[in-house]
Amino acid sequence: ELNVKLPKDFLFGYATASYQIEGSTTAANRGPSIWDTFTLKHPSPIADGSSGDDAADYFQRWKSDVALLKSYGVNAYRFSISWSRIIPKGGRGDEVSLEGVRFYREVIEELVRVGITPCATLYHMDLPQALHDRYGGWLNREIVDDFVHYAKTCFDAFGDLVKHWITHNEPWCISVLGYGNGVFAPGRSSNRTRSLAGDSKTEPWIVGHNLILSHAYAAKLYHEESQPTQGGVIGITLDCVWYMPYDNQSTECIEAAQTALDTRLGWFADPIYKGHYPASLLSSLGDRLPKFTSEEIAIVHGSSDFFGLNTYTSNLVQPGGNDEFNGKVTTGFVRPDGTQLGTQAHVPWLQSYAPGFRALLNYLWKTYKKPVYVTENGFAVKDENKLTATEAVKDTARVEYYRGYTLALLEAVSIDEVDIKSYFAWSLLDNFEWAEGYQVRFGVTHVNYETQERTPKESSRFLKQACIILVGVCEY
Ligand code: GCO
Repeated sequence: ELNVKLPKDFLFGYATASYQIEGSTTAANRGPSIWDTFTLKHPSPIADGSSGDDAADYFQRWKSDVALLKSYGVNAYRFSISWSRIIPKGGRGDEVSLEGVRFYREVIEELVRVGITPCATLYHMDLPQALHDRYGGWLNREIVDDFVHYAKTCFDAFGDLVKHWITHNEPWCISVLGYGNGVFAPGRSSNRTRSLAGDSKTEPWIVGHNLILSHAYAAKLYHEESQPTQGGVIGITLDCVWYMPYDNQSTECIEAAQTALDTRLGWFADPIYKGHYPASLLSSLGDRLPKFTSEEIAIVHGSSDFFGLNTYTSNLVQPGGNDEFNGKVTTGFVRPDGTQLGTQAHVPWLQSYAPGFRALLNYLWKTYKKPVYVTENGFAVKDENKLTATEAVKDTARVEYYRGYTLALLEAVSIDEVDIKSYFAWSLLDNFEWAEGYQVRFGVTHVNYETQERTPKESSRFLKQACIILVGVCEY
C-alpha cells in the first residue's frame, strides 16, 4: 500500500457535458446546435433513434444534481457551457442571451457556495447551427473570431468565479467523427451513405487546424485580458488511448505505436506544446495538412497552461492498416498469447487496463512537460442498460475499473513524480452517449429516463472513499 496523498489542492471530481445532460433544448432562448439538427435526420444516426432533447433533464434539476455532487464528497466539477445558450446564433455580431448567461451563472455560484471548484469547458461538440449554416462552421477560418468572441463573453461573465478553463474537448473526435466518418454531428463524410456529402480526405485536417487556431487565439485573449485580473489557467483537452506495441521486441510494432500516438495526440499536442505538426503527419499528408503562418504558430506554441487529458483505454498496435486517422496501424486488445488486455466494457472500443493509464501519464509529462489535468476517465458496464436501477447500482466492474485507475494515478504522482493536478471521473450521471444514445451508461448515478430519478451506484461510494483517502478533502 502506498502511504502517500495527492496535494491538497488536487481537483478530484466528476465531468459532464451540456448536450449530454441538459435537455430543455429550446428553453431560455437557446439556439439549435449541430447536434439538434443531426439527431433529427432520417434514418436516425443515433443507435436508439434518440436525441438530447430531454437527456438527464439537468437544466431543470441542476440544483439537486449539485447537491448530489456535493454528497459524493468531491471538491471539483467539470461541466461544459453550451455556446448556443450564450449566443443563440453563435456569431460576434449576434445577440448574447442573458437567460443563458444567467443559467450558468446560477450553477457556478451554487458550486462555489458549496465549496466545489468549477472547471468550465467552452466547447464540447455542440456548435451553434447558425454558424454551420452561415459559413460551414469549423471548416471555415471565420470560426476563429467567433469562438474568441464567445470565449471572451464567458470569461467576462464567469471568470470572477471560474479559474479553470478548457477551450476544446477532444478535437480528434470533433474532426474525425464529425468530418471523417460522419458518426458525430455534423455527420460529414465521403464514405458513408447516410452522411452528408463531405470530403474525408481533407475536411478533418482543416477542422483540426481551425480548432487549434481557435483554441490558441482564445487562450491568447485570456492570457492578455482576463488572466492578469482573474488569475486562472486555460488549456485544451485532448483524447488519447495508450498505444503500445503488440510485440515490444519488434521495431515495426514500436514504430507503429509511435505513429498512432503522433496521429491521435501529436496532431494537436505537437503544434501546441512543441510548435509544429509531427513529422510523420507532414510527410504522410503533404498539402492536405493546412499550414500555420509564422505569426499563427507563434500564438499556437505555448498557448496551453496545462495538458488536459481524456483517456479510457489502451490498445496493442501492429503495423499495417488503412485508417489514416489512427496512423494506418492495426489496433486491438488481444495479446500475442491470446489473452485480453482487460475487462470489456459495453462499448467495443473500451477495455480496462490501468497500467496503460500510468504509462500514458508518464509519456505526456516526459514529452510535453506540462502539468496534466485528467479531465475524463470512466467505464460503461456491459449490458447495464438492461438492468433495473436496483440491479444497476451494483456496478462492480466500474468499481474495479476506478480502483485500478485511481491507484495508477497515485503511482504516477508519487512514484513517477508526474505533475498531475486533477482527476475527473466520467460521469456524474448516466447521459446521452452521442451516436450510442442512451444505451451506453457511463454514470456513477443511475438515471431512470422515464422518471428522471437518480440512484447512486456503488462506484459513487468507491470514488468518495478514494477522494477521502487520496486527497483528504471530504467534510462528511
Ligand atoms: C467527450 C467524450 C464524452 C463521452 C465519454 C464516453 O467528448 O469528452 O466523448 O462526451 O461521453 O468519453 O465515451
